[in-house]
Amino acid sequence: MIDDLAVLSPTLVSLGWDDRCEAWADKISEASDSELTRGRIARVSRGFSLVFTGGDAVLVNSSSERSDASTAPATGDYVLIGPDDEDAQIITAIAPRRTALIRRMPGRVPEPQILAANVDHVLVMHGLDRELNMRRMERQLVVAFDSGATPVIVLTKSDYEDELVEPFEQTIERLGQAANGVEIITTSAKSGDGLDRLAELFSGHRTSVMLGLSGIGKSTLVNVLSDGVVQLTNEVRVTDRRGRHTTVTRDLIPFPGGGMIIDTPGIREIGLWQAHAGLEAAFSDLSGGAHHCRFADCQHNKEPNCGVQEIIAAGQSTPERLEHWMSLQAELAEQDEQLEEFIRRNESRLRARAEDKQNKQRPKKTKRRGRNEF
Ligand SMILES: Nc1nc2c(ncn2[C@@H]2O[C@H](COP(=O)(O)OP(=O)(O)OP(=O)(O)O)[C@@H](O)[C@H]2O)c(=O)[nH]1
Ligand SMILES: [Mg+2]
Ligand SMILES: [Zn+2]
Repeated sequence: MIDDLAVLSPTLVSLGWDDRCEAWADKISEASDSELTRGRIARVSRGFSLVFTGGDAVLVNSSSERSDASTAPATGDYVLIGPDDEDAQIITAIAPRRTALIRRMPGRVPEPQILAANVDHVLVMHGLDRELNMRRMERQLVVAFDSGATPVIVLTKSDYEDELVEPFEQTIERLGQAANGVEIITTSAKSGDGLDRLAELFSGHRTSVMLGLSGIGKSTLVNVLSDGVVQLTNEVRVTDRRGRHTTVTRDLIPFPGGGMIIDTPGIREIGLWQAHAGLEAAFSDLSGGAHHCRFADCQHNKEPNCGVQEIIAAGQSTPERLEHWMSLQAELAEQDEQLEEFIRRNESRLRARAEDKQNKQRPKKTKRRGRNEF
């Protein structure tokens, strides 16, 4: 967490505030009695949010209205803030999100967690100092595609020379298949490798968000890109290369040269949230072929005229990738069922509550009627 994030508050334009935001803000402001201030959420913490307003950064309290996951603000949201009944500043309105990076909240109850809003690029990151977990990479790509922003794979620590599980070239070659056309930028905060290309992503007041495990060097990259803005980093444990979860909040960090990055805490669990479109896009090599299968319910196994198997036979994808794709599809189908069940159960609970209310009112009516009869 940066202690003095508030002092970095940039102008509204450099926060990416555009005509669309302005049109939205005008409409809301016209209908409001009080003076509203335009801004962008820089950090969401328990009980408050930090908002960059173009002038000073403002701390706003979380109102009860914004406590629900569906109404809560996220880092990167464009907002209007204004006074509540007691004259404390609260978020009055959140602009419709242009893009949103969403994962399934870890836990049994199916609910989404918005990791970042209104980003242009999602940096899907992997540290070259550790083994590449292809399934994790694929999951990250699905979530990144599903956000509506452009995914970019960023490999960190290209200067790393200690005991490596496999040579970089091999990792990058293996990645090529999962990347499926997504740009790969190899970087090093130490040697400066790839930083110029990375910096180009921020031109035109654009925002990127970083997604990756703890200890892969996310905050270190922010430090070098921002010319020394203080962002706490930490050594990884030498034994297992695990990070120490140094970053604990999702912070929007404006760069002096323009553009912004959202630094995030390392994420171990990367659950998909209704990411059907993201899954189709991340596996477009295979999903494209599925449109040519003879049977609509083709399992892409041993059916005749299977478009997907044809793609694999032509060497354009692999059976391993097909297996991963099918298993992610199954996960989303199971989530759909879970959600339906959840809604059904909630509906019956709501109905039961409504009936209960009616029942409580009924004796009163009977009593009154009885009284009227005397
Ligand atoms: N060799 C090398 N080490 C690096 C590089 N970038 C970061 N590191 C080291 O990796 C460790 C972890 O870096 P952080 O930037 O704190 O990692 P993080 O991804 O922000 O971790 P969390 O905040 O816990 O999610 C530190 O010891 C850094 O010095 C790099 O380019 N090369
Ligand atoms: Mg960090
Ligand atoms: Zn098929």
